[in-house]
Amino acid sequence: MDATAVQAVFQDKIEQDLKIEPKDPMPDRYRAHLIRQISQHAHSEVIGMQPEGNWITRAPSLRAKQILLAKIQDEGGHGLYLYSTAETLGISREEMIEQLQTGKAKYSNIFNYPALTWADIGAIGWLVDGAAIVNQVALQRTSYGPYARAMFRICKEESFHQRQGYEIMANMMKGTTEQREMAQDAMNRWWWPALMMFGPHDKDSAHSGDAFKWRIKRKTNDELRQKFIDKTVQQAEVIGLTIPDPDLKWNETKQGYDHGEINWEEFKRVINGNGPCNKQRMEHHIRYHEEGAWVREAAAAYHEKFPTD
Ligand code: BYC
Repeated sequence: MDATAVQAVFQDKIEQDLKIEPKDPMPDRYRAHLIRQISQHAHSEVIGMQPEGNWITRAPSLRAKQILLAKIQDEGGHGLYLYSTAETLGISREEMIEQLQTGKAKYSNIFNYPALTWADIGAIGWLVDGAAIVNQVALQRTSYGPYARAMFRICKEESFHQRQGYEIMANMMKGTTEQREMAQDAMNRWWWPALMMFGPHDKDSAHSGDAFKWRIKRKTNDELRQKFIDKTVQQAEVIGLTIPDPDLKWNETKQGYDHGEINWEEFKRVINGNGPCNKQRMEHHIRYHEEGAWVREAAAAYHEKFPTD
């Protein structure tokens, strides 16, 4: 099929709101767009295990430890579905890891901040997974079939993660003055980076034009950010936390909150490799990837000997 025919078949499916499947004809730019987004999504899930993994040995109870372990394992699982999803588009796992480790592929800004106290584990679950759910529920309707289907399971698990985080924050807010201060301090540090997770404002979002044309995105960065803010402000009020934004104000006309401006300079610095923990995150990933080489070699050798297993 030549490029014009591919485009016609593809566009017809998109207009009928049908899913594009791995073997369907698709333009090269659609394929490349998806590989970029899905692989960055996978990297975010895997790198996101690091700030939380740091607290497994210091969880304050056996119950908290079990829940945290399960959550982190879920994130690893999400990374694996997403790497597999990207592989259906013709890129190998090795290429994706190389792009991550050489800085060619990004991962979410949020995982370049440190988890300093136990309240940060609450803030990550509540705010970071909370933001991720808002974004990923919209992606359940994305045009690429395998990506849309992966989002269903991921969203169910993220919803449990969001609750575990909110429970930690709610319990701390019922505790001592020191615990309440710790929860508020975590809120203050994670709020703004969580808003950045939705990406630049729509007018500055380089990829949104294509993403809408091809129905990869169904809601804009700003629409999703607004949804997250409106939902989270109410949850914060219920447990007595203050949103660290003096400009936050209910807007009766739009039936949503107006908010202060995000520090886009900080966002750019962080996504371009110069946030507080970028270097540490990548060194950790490279070290454990190298240490795990023997597992990949053993699995490849087994597969060669027993190809149908
Ligand atoms: N961080 O044109 P734009 C999780 C980049 S993990 C870093 O708006 P797009 C979890 C963007 O890549 C959840 N970079 O882009 C795991 C682009 O640069 P490139 C992660 C960002 O793609 C463990 C440039 O800025 N979720 O839940 O249309 C524990 C221009 O942006 C960010 C996903 O990955 C950012 N926040 O829209 C706990 C969701 N934002 O690629 C929790 C899937 C933008 O040209 N991804 N950039 O070098 C998406 O929905 C979209 O890719 C985005 C950005 C909304 C993030």
